[in-house]
Amino acid sequence: MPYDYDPQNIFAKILRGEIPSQPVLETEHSIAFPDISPQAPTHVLVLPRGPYVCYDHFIAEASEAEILDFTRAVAEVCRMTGLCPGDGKDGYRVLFNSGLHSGQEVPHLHAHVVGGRPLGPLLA
Ligand code: IU
Repeated sequence: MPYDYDPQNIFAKILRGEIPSQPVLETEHSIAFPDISPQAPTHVLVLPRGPYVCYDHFIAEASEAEILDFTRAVAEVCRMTGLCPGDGKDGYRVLFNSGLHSGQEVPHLHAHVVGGRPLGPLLA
């Protein structure tokens, strides 16, 4: 099934600079900024700059450079939260919503990095 990317989605407008954002991380192929409606004390979104709807679309069509950059950007944001279990901290959650049943609102791939409180069961 083809992926139908909408270039008028709000994250596309942010990436084009048509809507302002306050990035916490910018790399060649990725950008991260705080979620406008945080669901936890830490809630950061990490996006590839390219026009990908969801994670499987990204892996199917992105270059290896984009995939490596994005993967590292997500990890860098995880480190920036200061919540890494490897540092003795309480941890965080990374998730991707994809499509209708997930509740995905914005059809441009983004990782949610969430933490700072007990997050409860994933499917609660
Ligand atoms: P979702 O995975 O597509 O459901 O998540 C979209 C997120 O984008 C959601 O958490 C919104 O609060 C967030 N968001 C934002 O950060 N800035 C915006 O201008 C808009 C949505 I619209």
